[in-house]
Amino acid sequence: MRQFSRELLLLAVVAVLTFGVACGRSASSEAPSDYQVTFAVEPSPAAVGPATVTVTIHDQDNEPVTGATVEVEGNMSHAGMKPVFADAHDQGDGQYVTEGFEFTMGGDWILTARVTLADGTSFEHSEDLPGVHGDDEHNGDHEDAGH
Ligand SMILES: [Cu+2]
Repeated sequence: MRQFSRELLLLAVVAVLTFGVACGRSASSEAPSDYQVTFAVEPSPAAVGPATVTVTIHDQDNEPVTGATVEVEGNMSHAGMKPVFADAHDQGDGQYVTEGFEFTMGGDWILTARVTLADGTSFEHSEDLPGVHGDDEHNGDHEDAGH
C-alpha cells in the first residue's frame, strides 16, 4: 500500500511537469523588437461581414519590409469559434492586404499576422480588436449565437 501510493505521487508529479512544459511551448512568438507590425481594418469601425485587413511591417530602421509572406488569422476572444484565415498580398511599401477575410460574428476579436520574411525568418504578431459590430453579438450565450 505504501509502495503503491508513492508510485501514484510520482505519476502525479510527472503529469504536472509534462503539462507545464506543454503550456510553455504553446506560447506564441511575438514579433521580434526589430520589426513593427500594425493592423488596419476596413470597414472602420469593424463590423460583421467581409473585411479587409492591412498588415504593415517596418524594420528596425523604420523601412517598409517587402517580399514577405503574410497570413492573417482572426479568432474571437472566447473558445469554440472557428478561426478565420486569409492570405495577405504584398502591395509594396510594407503593406500586405487580405483577400477574403470575413468577421463571422460580432464581439471581441484577436487578429494574428503570421509573417515569413524573404530570408525565411518567421514570427507572428497579435492584436486585440474589441467590439466588432453585429446584430448577432453574443454575451456568453454561445449556443444561441448561430454557429
Ligand atoms: Cu463567437
